[in-house]
Amino acid sequence: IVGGEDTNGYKLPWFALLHPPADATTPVCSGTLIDSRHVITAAHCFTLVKGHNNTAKFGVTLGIYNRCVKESTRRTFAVNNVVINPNFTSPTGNYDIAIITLNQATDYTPICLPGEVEKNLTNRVGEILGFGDTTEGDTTMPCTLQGAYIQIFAAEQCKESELPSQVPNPRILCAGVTGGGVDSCQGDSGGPLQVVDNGKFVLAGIVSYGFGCGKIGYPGIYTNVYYYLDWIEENIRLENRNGLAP
Ligand code: 4AZ
Repeated sequence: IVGGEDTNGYKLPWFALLHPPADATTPVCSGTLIDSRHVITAAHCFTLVKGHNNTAKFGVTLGIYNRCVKESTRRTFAVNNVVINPNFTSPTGNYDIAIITLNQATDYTPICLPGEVEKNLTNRVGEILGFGDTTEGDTTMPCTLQGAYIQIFAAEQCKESELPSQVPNPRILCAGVTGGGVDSCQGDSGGPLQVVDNGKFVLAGIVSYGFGCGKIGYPGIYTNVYYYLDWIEENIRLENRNGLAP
């Protein structure tokens, strides 16, 4: 996160760090817990090869706020299953969504999925979270989980120059601040863009893509979770019906 601040002092139990299986503190991507066992992340965190779902690629840690100290709030899970959106082909916001099933249920509090209010997010302010780069090109990731508030722009304001796809596009949100300098960055991918409705945190977007970090006129691109509600719910339903490998 560029232009953010420490989130120390408040709890974000749904924030999930995706990391190498044997190394729980090196950030690769993030994700967000949506129920006791499922984490939503970006498809491009796994691979660009369509249909490839590598359950061995990541460990998933919840309750991590300062990755440089040993925290008792933390717990690391293995990945039992991964569903990558079948339409995903490139990391540009289109269909950049995947569902991770943890190897066991957790009692960390999940975030809420979007409701009807999230159908139109234009001009809403949301918060992005992550352990990604705090300056573009500087890969020294921060110890503390960073958070920053950004504004969700109208789809028409998303620059076509940073998107090979058509703009406006209902599958993406673009968000940033007018003067630049506040943005998600390398290493934040898959993490939440969260908004608050009636005191409840809601997963509005997934960090997906951008032209650099914090550049004026180039807002970050986020997967619009509202658009994928049916896909998420159907896949979780199917999994519950078919049962899980132990
Ligand atoms: C990345 O490389 C990345 N400013 C993620 C988000 C943004 C840029 C880069 C958005 O993972």
